[in-house]
Amino acid sequence: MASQPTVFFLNGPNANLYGLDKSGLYGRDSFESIRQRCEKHAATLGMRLDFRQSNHEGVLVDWIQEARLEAEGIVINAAGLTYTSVAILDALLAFEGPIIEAHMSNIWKREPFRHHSYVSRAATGVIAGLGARGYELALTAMSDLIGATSPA
Ligand code: DHK
Repeated sequence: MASQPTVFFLNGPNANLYGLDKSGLYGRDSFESIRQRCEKHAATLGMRLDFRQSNHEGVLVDWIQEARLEAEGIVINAAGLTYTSVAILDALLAFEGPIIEAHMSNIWKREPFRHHSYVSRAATGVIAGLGARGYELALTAMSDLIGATSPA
């Protein structure tokens, strides 16, 4: 059997606080439960998911560079760095596979400073506003983009 394609799912600053955030903008599920949900869904799609989170821009850049060698696709929620990081954009532009930008909340319904995303310039597609369900939809789209085969 051919080995399963690997997808990196990279999460930026404060994503580890999902479920604890008092605003309720990011739902009630903990980051850990979202990770488990995504890993389970990826497995049904025939993909190996590497789900990571960092509060540090340089670490995210290192992981995107690592993905050039290790992953067929990237799903990324760069969180607050979405709107500021040219370094993350440049790293994503050097990645040859599909990239899906994901946000839990609908960033266009929020403050104007969240309306411009550097990540979008490198993204194949964007999904926002559907919470963790959107993460699963992003993974389903990714499996089509990289031609993953569901296990029988
Ligand atoms: C998550 C964050 O942490 C915010 O900084 C972004 C994004 C939105 C989200 O909706 O997932 O502005």
